[in-house]
Amino acid sequence: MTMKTDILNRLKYSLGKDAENASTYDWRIALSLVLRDQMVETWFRSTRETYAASPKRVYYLSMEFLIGRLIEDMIANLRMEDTVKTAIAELGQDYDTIVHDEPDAALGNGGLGRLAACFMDSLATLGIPAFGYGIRYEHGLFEQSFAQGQQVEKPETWLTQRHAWEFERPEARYRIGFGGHVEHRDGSARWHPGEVVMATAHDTPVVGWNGDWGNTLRLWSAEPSKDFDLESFNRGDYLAAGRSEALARTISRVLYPDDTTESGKELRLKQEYFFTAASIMDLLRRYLADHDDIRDLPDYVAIQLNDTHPAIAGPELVRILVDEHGLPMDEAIPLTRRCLAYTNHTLLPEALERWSEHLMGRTLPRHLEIIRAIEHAHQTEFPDSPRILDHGDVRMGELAFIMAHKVNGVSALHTELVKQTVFADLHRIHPDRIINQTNGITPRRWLYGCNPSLRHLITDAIGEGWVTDLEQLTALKDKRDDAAFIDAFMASKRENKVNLSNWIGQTMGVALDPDAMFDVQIKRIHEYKRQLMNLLETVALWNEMRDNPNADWTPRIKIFGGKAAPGYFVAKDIIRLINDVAQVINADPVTGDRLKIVYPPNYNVTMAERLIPAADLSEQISTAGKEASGTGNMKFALNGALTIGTLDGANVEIRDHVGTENFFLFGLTAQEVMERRTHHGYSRAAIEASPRLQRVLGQIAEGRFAPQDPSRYHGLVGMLYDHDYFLVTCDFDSYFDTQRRADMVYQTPENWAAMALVNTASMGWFSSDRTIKGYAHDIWGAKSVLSA
Ligand code: 26Y
Repeated sequence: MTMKTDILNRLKYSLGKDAENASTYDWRIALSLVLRDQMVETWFRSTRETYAASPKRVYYLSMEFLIGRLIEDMIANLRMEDTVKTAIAELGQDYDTIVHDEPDAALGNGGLGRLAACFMDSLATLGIPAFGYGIRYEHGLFEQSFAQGQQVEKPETWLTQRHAWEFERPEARYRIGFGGHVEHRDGSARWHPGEVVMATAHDTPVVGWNGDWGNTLRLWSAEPSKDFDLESFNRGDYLAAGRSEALARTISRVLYPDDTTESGKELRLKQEYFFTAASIMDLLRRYLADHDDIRDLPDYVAIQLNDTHPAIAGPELVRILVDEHGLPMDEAIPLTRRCLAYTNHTLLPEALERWSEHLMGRTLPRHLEIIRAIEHAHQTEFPDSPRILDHGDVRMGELAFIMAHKVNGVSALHTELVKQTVFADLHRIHPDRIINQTNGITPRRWLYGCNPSLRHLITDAIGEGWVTDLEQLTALKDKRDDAAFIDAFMASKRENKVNLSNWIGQTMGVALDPDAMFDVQIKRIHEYKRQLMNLLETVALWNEMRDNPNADWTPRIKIFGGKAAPGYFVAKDIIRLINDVAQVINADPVTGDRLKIVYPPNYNVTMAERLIPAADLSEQISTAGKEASGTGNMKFALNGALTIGTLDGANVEIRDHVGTENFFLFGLTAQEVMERRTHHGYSRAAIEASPRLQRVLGQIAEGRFAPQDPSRYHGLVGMLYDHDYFLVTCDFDSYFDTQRRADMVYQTPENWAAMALVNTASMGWFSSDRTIKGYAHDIWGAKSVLSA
């Protein structure tokens, strides 16, 4: 009753609409504002309790927060699903239409950004006082469409609609300087920036399970500094005033769509400093409001750097301590280090950030001096140390490592490789600094929210405790021999597959057989993730189905989803090839319903929420040693998909938890990969040993899938012969054979179901609640403030 009135009141007083004239958008915003009101109570209470307890606070600094839609998350965490559904129905509206009207907040590229969003959910659920700090991009990750099979990028425009969840904080504004010069006098330094941009805070409350605790996601947007602008304006130079205004705003205009090739662009460095500096000023202001001695900062502040993107936090905090608080450098550096920790997410050399000293000196002259001082101090203590400043570049990985008291990898294997490769020398000097924190996913979004049919089944069987204590899923293992439960488990999967088939039918016009195996690979398109190997296997399977059309083939739907960085041409070729092959295979009457390829455009968080609950098979097939962790792998297994995968990233730990017999393993190990690369001509040899692969490559090279332009894929095929760096050719046969093993198991539905159930039942450890407890204990020294 009150929910209904609340919505109508919001419609009237916040949107100026009556029920007769309200659009879906109006209803959605009205409902969102009502939900936000509900959260504010929790949020205030949490803030009061935090001030009273004066605990250590966690600050999670991330360039990316890939949060997706919030409305269903809010409804679920506030436990208001029934109330909202009833009220919406009474208002004569359709619940699904309203919640699906919300655009995704796509403020991230992929895994790293989504991890930050899962962490925010877990921090709030666990009642650990925390802020997420990032950038309020006006344009999130580009929208993808296909034109004749090729990726086309369009700007994303989520903020053209009202973002109902946020509160603008005009009082939390900071001046962020760039450029200019440094004045040295009497042994102290003063930075005079040449340009100033304002950072304004926008707060989104993040409420945990049951509405018990609320933290804040604080995103900064860039605005011109008034006085700076006024100068030109008063001089009568209106154009210049406008120019500097536009320039300031470009800083938070758009998310860089590249997650692998670091390009060293000035605007990116400015973005990094902009949000890092604003965040540091903000947390220092909060600290100094009720503490007198800056030397106690590490007892109250834990700053986590999500990759090197905010690594300028080290020099920035040192700068403030030295230049503004008068601490000596040799005290400021270790004090800063006790506040900072750094998470590494990649071993790929091309993704490691480096900035030319020239650019750094021009953009942040005082910081470059401080980086030199940090380098000097570390070099004095450890003369054999690798350098931060190298060949005219500032290496951000080394800087982050040296300025952090803990450095963590994101899966057991990745952490070992971090120790052995990128940071081997620093690890020798600081053997206790690198630790592991295997990634996790929030069960609220990735089971409770996205898979209602499975959620109900589980809750009916074991109660609802699993939502905040995912290890309770192990109780489902007892149901392995319970035929009725297994049937219900598979009925839930089938229901999700039917829903997905309907959606694919409507949006893409392809009819899918819901009894076929749904085989899904969704992630950014990258050579190391080997979508190409999946596609080659699909063509090989197609060949064999056509050779032997009367055999008892397991029907398959190959589903792909993912975006390529706009400048990554090989990845774009792979996209085009998937679409070209899909056209040919989907039209083939011989294979018919037994083999289809679908590639819905514009993969995002919302699409993941549709695809993952409907998947039978999860493709986690990266070249061993390349995928730091993966988190999609965890989402699939939790939702009862079996994994076909390599021993890479968190796959290793997933396999340990679900049992080797419930995981389709194939391929070279990380050690074997490194070894194989030393063999001359390894890929040509692998192709020559595999008639099946030769045939597929021959078809692609001949133009079988691009008859109008037969040479289209010569480059791609040539690359596989001559520089197959990611060993697609070497793992192909083992992958193909393992896929046929999966086919066999799928033919016996009871066996498949039992394996799938064990997967769901074994995923408790992969909750991001476990991950966050690990960070809190091993890195931050932070505790829950949630009153029992
Ligand atoms: C410097 C710039 C080019 C850049 C921007 C974004 C570099 C990297 C990224 C994003 C990296 C990323 O998403 N990494 C993924 O992080 C996940 C969370 O830890 C891992 O699960 C996944 O294996 C890793 O690729």
